Amino acid sequence: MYTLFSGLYRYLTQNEEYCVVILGLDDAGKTTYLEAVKAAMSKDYKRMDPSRITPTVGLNTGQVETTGIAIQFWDLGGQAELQTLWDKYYSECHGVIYVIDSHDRDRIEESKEAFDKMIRNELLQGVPLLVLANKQDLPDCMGVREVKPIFNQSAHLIGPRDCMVMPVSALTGEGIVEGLNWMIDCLKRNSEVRPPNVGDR
Ligand code: G3D
Ligand code: MG
Repeated sequence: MYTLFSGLYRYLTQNEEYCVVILGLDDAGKTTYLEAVKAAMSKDYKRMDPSRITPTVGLNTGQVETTGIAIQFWDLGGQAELQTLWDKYYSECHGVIYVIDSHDRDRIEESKEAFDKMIRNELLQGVPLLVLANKQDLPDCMGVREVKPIFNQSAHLIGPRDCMVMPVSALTGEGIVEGLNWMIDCLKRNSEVRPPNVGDR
């Protein structure tokens, strides 16, 4: 009986927390995406005016709670000199969201190179990877059908980890919840390999 109650008490008072790192080139829309996630997950959240979002230097964080788990997001700066800091977060993250500016054809190769360098890192092996083709609200942007083959060239580096390319607009919120749900399923499925952090509520 004691075991039953102590188990129930632990279930009610402890919180499983997963950490997800948001990567991508500067201007891809990472910080705007995190704002969209917070707005989608909590009704009371007052979204920051997009015009007030400035380039991220260092780390911008945010937490959402859903279906009994908490997700801590780390939104990192994407400028070339800040990309060298990305790998400091790899060993502790449970998932990666890689944001692409689908409207910027001039930088898609640069984005692919940063992506390849990231997925080559052994610390990310087996970690679920969500690739977001962002800015789908803009006319003439690359759709998933155009973006996917570019990133699929790295299939040998992606290997057997869960990986999905999805279309989103961080500005309008289109696709945000679908992507998040996909990531949550993967985090839970992968929890034996990368167990969540457990803390008190
Ligand atoms: P970053 O954090 O990856 O560096 P930001 O990118 O979130 O700071 O966004 C960079 C610019 O892209 C911002 O515009 C932002 O409003 C815009 N942006 C982000 N997501 C979208 C999107 O889905 N659609 C459109 N149309 N724009 C988006 P500014 O003009 O402030 O530089
Ligand atoms: Mg930013």
